[in-house]
Amino acid sequence: MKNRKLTGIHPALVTAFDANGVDTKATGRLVDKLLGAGVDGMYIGGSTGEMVLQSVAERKTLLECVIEAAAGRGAMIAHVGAMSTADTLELARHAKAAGADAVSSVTPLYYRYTFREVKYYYERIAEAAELPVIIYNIPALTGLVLNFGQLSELLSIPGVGGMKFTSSDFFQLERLRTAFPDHVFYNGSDEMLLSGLAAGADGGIGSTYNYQPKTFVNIRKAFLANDMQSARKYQTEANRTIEVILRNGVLASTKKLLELMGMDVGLCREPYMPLTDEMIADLQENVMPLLDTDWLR
Ligand code: MN9
Repeated sequence: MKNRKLTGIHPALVTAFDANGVDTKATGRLVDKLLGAGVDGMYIGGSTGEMVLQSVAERKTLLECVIEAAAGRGAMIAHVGAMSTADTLELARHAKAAGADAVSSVTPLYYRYTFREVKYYYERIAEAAELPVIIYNIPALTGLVLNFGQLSELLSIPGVGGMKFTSSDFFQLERLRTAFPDHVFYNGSDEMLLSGLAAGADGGIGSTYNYQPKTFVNIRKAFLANDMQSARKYQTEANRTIEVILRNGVLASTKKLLELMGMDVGLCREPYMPLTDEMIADLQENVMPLLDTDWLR
């Protein structure tokens, strides 16, 4: 039976930083507002959460502060992928102890591991976490392209409950969805959420949900109500902003937009760089007028 709690719209939460590390206050405030805006849960410490730029201790602090701020609202999916599998397993055990609902990980990073090793990696996470494991398939960033047979093998590992699918191969998504009706599938590319839903995704996980949560909640609502005209209108609304942030850098722009909206979450960590004045002006002129800020009040 599909875990209903895990379906729906989940911001790939940004991590707020200040001079001392994770800014737990600002992160908590954002979590509270996003849940108030109607999202179904949080994806914590993933690519958007700058996981590879944090220590293991910081990642634990982050997860704890998010779960505390959520106070029982929504599903908490902890991304636990790290360079070292020992760190991943430590984070997976911690996620369970901290009260997460599921864990997730990108395919193992940097080396060209064999598929046998990739599979072993997820078996180890499933064993350690004792929570549903969400495979995070993002070939454009990891460089690892898996075919239908390989993704099916990963989804068949005991304890694996679903997949975050960040690719535009919607044929592959539909084939997986149909082959694994009880697993949870998330669309990963915000600019194509509606296409992912049409291919059978149960929801989405995305960076740009951080600054326009209601637009994505509305896309899914309209889709579920068979109101395609509205669903397309909301997707277009989202894409007008995404087009601008793609040319300025998705993570730094997402954080800057939150700051411009009155929710300062600090900068991205190095080697990310602060936006230039020209880039900020582009966001001010071409994104800010399109955004609803009521949910932040
Ligand atoms: O998986 C995100 N992908 C990355 C989720 O972080 C690489 C997306 O939410 C994109 O940031 C978004 C903008 O391209 O679709």
